[in-house]
Amino acid sequence: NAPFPRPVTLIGVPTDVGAARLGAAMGPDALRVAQLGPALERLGLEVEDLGNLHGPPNPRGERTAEGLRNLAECEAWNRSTHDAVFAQLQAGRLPVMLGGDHNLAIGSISAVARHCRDTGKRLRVLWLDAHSDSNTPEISPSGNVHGVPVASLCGLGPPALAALGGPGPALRGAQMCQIGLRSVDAAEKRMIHELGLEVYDMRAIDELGMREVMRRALAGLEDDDGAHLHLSFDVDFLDPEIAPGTGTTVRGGPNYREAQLCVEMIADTGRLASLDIVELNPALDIRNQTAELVVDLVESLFGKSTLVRAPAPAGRR
Ligand code: Z70
Ligand code: MN
Ligand code: MN
Ligand code: MN
Repeated sequence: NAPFPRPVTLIGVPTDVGAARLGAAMGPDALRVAQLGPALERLGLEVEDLGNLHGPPNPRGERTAEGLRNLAECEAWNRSTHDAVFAQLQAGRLPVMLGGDHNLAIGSISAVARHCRDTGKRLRVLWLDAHSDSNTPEISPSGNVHGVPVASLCGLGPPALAALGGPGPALRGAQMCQIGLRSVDAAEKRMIHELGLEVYDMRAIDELGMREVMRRALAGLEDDDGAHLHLSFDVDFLDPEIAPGTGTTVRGGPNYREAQLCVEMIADTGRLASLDIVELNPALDIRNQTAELVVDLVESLFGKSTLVRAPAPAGRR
């Protein structure tokens, strides 16, 4: 019952300036080697790969007075990301960020929020991650910007990052649903409640099952044709047994079948309109298996495993 999806634009964001370890900057090319574009074309989608955005290298800086590392570099990467994503949304296309560490979600989601404000769409963000990424600069134990994008998007970050998509917070916490959490810092737990995020941690998945978690997370979306669903997919969401190629693995994540069901249920809503794929680190991977797994899951996210589909409109395919 999903409508035929809009054309897709792949945008490489080769940055690791928000992460503790180097290597996520090679993520975009690993996804290309794993044939992400051709896989989507085989599903009947029109795909354009814009290549990689450009930005500053990683100076491996210390924490500054603002409490963060590499803030100026993160700002530059997020500004380019914001501009590229906003342009693709305005052109009626579905932008897919090939990350890159999770700091880039500040740029992509602030652009999505701005597009939704301009067009009167209701924005819902799904955040698949072992981590909540809800630290503020003040409470961050590490100073790494990939640990602060959620608070920043909700207005609690350095102005350089928080105001990228225009004045005022890009998001209200209640617009975001996080799934798969199993490593949350002490002060960050309080922040999750303060921000009002909807959260299904691994315990919720154990107790309710992935099906019920996703049913709740996606409630109402299918019937709402004014909804824009953004998925921010951190590769460390997945269990490290199946996805070793990422910088901050945490054991006890969703297995292959749970991950498939998760993305299939997202596909069924027909509302996916923008996507971040982040924290893939080819330097830690084994023969590109994590990139290949991600491509497999993204195929399901775009409806590959759905057995009954609406026919494509005349003139397509
Ligand atoms: C920790 C911090 C984080 C991703 C690690 C970890 C954050 N809470 N995010 N890996 N993707 O440093 O703030
Ligand atoms: Mn739109
Ligand atoms: Mn993350
Ligand atoms: Mn993570």
